[in-house]
Amino acid sequence: MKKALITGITGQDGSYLAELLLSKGYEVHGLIRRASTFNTRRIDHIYHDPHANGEPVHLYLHYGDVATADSLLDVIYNIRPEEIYHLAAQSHVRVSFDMPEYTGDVTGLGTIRILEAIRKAKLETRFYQASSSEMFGGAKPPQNEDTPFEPRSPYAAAKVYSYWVTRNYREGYHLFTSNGILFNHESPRRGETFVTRKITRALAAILAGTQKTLYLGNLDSRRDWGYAPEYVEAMWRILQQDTADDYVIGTGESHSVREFLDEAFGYVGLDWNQYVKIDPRYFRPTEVNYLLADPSRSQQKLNWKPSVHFHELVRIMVDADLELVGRKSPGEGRKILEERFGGWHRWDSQV
Ligand code: NDP
Ligand code: GDR
Repeated sequence: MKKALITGITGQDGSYLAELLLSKGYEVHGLIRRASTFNTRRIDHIYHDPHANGEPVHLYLHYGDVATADSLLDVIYNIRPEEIYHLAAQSHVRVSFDMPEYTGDVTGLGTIRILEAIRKAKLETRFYQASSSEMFGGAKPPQNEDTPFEPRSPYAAAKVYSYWVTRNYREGYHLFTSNGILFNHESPRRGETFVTRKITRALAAILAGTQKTLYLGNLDSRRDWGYAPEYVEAMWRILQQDTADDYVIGTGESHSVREFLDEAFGYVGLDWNQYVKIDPRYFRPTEVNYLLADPSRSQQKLNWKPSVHFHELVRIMVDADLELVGRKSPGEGRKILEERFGGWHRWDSQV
């Protein structure tokens, strides 16, 4: 049985990746942070208490924090995973302007702490770094693996650092270390303060009568939005290649926040102009205006292509948030997933 370690397993991507690897027969280990409240809601449905009789245990959780090296070496040395997916990060761009030093420490230095632990443990493992389209920042679209980085936030700068140390350990120590440069990907499990989920949750609350106004920032920025479960499949494929490399993962389609509002509110027959107000606190000191992936290399080399596009993604997220507040959904999103994925990705682990 192959063993994989996921940092950031409690996040959106970590939870989908854990499901994927378990379905492929992996023994999955996850690094979790100690918190005063439970932070495992996205993975509770796949976790079995080793003390309980019955279900075989294939998912193990370990306390650790990428802000310090102390537990990382122990965890990595003791588990000796064949694959490490490093997803842990302070992942919110706006928050990185409020907490720049912390973001540099966790999102940047966290990566070198893991790489050093791998090197010191003399471990032959495959390492995946969760790099981001934010690294392209101000670069002209479309962006691909050859596009120079122009980071426009402390978050993006920290990710650029992580990208380069990942390459450096590949070149310097001949480790199998790869970057997946992923464009935005969303789902019903998306964190509630990212713009897509903020919109779909607010829409559901408006229809449920518990919210009247949705406060947003810049509506003109454009993003290449895909569906998260398909992106974790790309992560896995990146580590199954013969050699380590770096790949851009995205849909090749870009839309503005305004278009997201049109699509989401239009889906349930509402006009967003009646509910949305602009609050300057959501503006960023420097904005990334236009991200659009050129994913031709990953399509060719990884044979990876997303099937869920913008229009469908919005329907999936709106249906999910409506059901969460107990409202009947139009159901197009649910139907898309049932038909395309032969089942319904679980919504009961949303946070
Ligand atoms: P989330 O914010 O949903 O999850 C982040 C995860 O990192 C959580 O499990 C969180 O734990 C964990 N974490 C945060 N700080 C620490 C720390 N100091 N030590 C250990 N764990 C920590 O992010 P996503 O799932 O959306 O993204 C996964 C990764 O991919 C991130 O690195 C992100 O920057 C990157 N990325 C994401 C994209 C996207 O569109 N989603 C696109 C490109 C890159 P806790 O639950 O305790 O907070
Ligand atoms: P992003 O995602 O910054 O692209 O980073 P986010 O959803 O936060 O912002 C997308 C765009 O929407 C604009 N926006 C708002 N954003 C938020 N969060 N809240 C608002 O109220 C709001 N109003 C307008 C933003 O200005 C921005 O232009 C995400 C994260 O998952 C990163 O970790 C990841 O690396 C990148 O995607 C790819």
